Amino acid sequence: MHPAILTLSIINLLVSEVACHGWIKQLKLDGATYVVFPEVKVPDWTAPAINITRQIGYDGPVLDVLSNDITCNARAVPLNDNGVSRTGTITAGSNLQIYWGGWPHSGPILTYMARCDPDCGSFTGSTGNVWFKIDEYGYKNGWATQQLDTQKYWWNVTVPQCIPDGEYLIRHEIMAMSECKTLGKCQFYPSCTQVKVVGGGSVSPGSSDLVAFPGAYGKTDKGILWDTNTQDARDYVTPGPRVWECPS
Ligand SMILES: *[C@@H]1O[C@H](CO)[C@@H](O)[C@H](O)[C@H]1NC(C)=O
Ligand SMILES: *[C@@H]1O[C@H](CO)[C@@H](O)[C@H](O)[C@H]1NC(C)=O
Ligand SMILES: [Cu+2]
Repeated sequence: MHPAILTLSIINLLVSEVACHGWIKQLKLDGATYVVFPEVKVPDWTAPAINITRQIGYDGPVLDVLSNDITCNARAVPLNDNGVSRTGTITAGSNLQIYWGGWPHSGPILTYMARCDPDCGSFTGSTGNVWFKIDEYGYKNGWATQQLDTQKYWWNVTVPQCIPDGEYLIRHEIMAMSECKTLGKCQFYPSCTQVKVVGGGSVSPGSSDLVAFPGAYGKTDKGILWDTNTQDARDYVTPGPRVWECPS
């Protein structure tokens, strides 16, 4: 092969590798549709967030579970307009509908919430035990991402009915398992959306159900250091705390 052609095909390979990941395109809550990143081939990752989901660094994964990027992804900043927190209203007990628009990898899907203090426009979520898990799907006859594919890349998460009204950050994440066998190479694709819960109750998770990001995940956790070639997916346990549920 001519060296120039060889170089070109290597560049093509690298580009397609970079473009192989994914990001949330749209959200629906309480009947409103919010844009996350435009459905173009390569969005401008440095452009400010459009609606209520914070920026992400690029479409690739976060690898370091101990870095602040694990909270809401690289480049995520609290969203406010002239000092007023920007949120989308969602009724407690209803579904947050998340549209990924496509997804190339296999792994679990997890969702957490944190009460924003004092409001989401000035809350990073990276300090203290503030997060509780509201939803998880690991492996059930297939990875969560296969279910995502079946659902045409839409994923529903129910906001707990009983939590107090107010502003919360919702951290939604897909993990890609293919490289998790190598320490520090497991892939995380988190992003955070600022919401205002209405119609809720008066029950908050107790301190034993609250975790920190970074902090909730460790490099050698069972669900993170995982070899898809040698381990049985049916034994897979998602990382982080148990899912918190409203008392029945
Ligand atoms: C999303 O942002 C655009 C641009 O600022 C705005 O026009 C639109 O109303 C926002 N969408 C919602 C549902 O608030
Ligand atoms: C998600 O929830 C909405 C409204 O609650 C419902 O119409 C839709 O069918 C659900 N989608 C999936 C994939 O479960
Ligand atoms: Cu990828």
